[in-house]
Amino acid sequence: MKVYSLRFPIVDMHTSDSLFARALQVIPGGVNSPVRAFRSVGGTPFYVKAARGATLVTADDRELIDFVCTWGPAIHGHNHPRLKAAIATALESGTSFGTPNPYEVEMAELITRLVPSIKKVRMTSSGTEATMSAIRLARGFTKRDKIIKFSGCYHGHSDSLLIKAGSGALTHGHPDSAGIPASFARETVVLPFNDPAALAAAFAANPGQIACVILEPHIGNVGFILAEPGYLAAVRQLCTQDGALLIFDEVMTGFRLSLGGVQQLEFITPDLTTLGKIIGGGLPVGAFGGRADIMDLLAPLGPVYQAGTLSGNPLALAAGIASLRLLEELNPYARLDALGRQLREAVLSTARAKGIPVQVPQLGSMFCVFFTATPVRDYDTALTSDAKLFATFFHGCLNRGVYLPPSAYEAYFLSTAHEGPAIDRACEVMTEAIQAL
Ligand code: KE4
Repeated sequence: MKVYSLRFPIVDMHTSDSLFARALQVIPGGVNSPVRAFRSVGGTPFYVKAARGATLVTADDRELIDFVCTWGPAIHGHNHPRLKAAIATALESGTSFGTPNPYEVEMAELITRLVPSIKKVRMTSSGTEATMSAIRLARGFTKRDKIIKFSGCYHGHSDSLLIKAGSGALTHGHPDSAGIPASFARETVVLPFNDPAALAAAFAANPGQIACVILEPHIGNVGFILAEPGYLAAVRQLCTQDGALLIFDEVMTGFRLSLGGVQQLEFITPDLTTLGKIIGGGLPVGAFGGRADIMDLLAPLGPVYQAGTLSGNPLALAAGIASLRLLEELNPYARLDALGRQLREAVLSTARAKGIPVQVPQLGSMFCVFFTATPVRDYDTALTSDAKLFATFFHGCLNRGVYLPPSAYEAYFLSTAHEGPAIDRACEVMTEAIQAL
């Protein structure tokens, strides 16, 4: 069954190659976000004209099983009827008002109920804005300038955080982007993940100077790397001892690994949390929130300024509210974990039989394949993964109808729409692609 019916296409439908050739003339690298460019895996990106469930339909009329899920938001699969209906209803009333709207109240009450550490929350239009704002708020609250982040963690592309970053920055070999003043970079201390001693030493070397520690509690931007047992608790304790704020960047993991995020699974209470992706149901969104005594420093109440034309946009929040309500109704996390385990076992058993060393970290609906014999626990061990072998694996899967993230340094995502034929076919394809290496 065709998954789309483009009755009134708003753009001419051409082939991916012709669209990309045109794009290269007017968009840097032909893409609006670097990781989409296929630069690290080779080849040219395909264009998608429609998506439904676990399936993407390309401009060349190929149907692909999608493990990018628009980089996380599509936890219910693409174009879920409940989200579509919510957007359509909101659209009847307009697209943006520039005033408070009822969806903002509903979303804030949902988030503060589902994530107990968040007593107050502010919406933004991207994860980058959320983390950038949370850093500024932490600096305003503590009156300290330095921050600590971890190699490989990606928190969006704001200057203070685009240092030793993962995701597209690492994919394209610019973990430290050009254009960031040395004076900014000096305020960002970068440490290895899963290393409590390194964090303790950094606090000892900068006593009372660290405004905050920001981390992805499980990293989804240098492949998928889990925090080791006890690590997050150690980070929490060290922050508390020094008076630095702890920021959990759950833009990716929030509502994906559990309804309350990693902080619910690990019983950790951060001071601030950043969110995005799933809470927008595929529309532009971000959010940051946490302790009320910290959040109340934000304008218009306090001296820390933060703003946004489309913050709290009714369409984005209608989609996000529908997505969160559906997660509450379905509570699909055990089902998603079963899908992840099924894929993990298929890859591990095939690679083992073929004598190819792989690591396949997986938790719930997030996983990845590292081509290395080294257990991956941080940025340096992730880099032992054979990126060239990944590129061959990537194209082996793509040629067989499965789309993985086009980078050795990204997490793969599952949705409830992958249940049934899609997951079985994906296991076959990944098995065949590994056997062909
Ligand atoms: P955005 O500004 O892209 O909405 O969010 C930035 C961000 C912040 N924090 C975490 C943990 C994130 O994963 C992200 C963005 N994730 C990447 C995927 N690895 C976005 C994909 C892209 O850059 O095109």
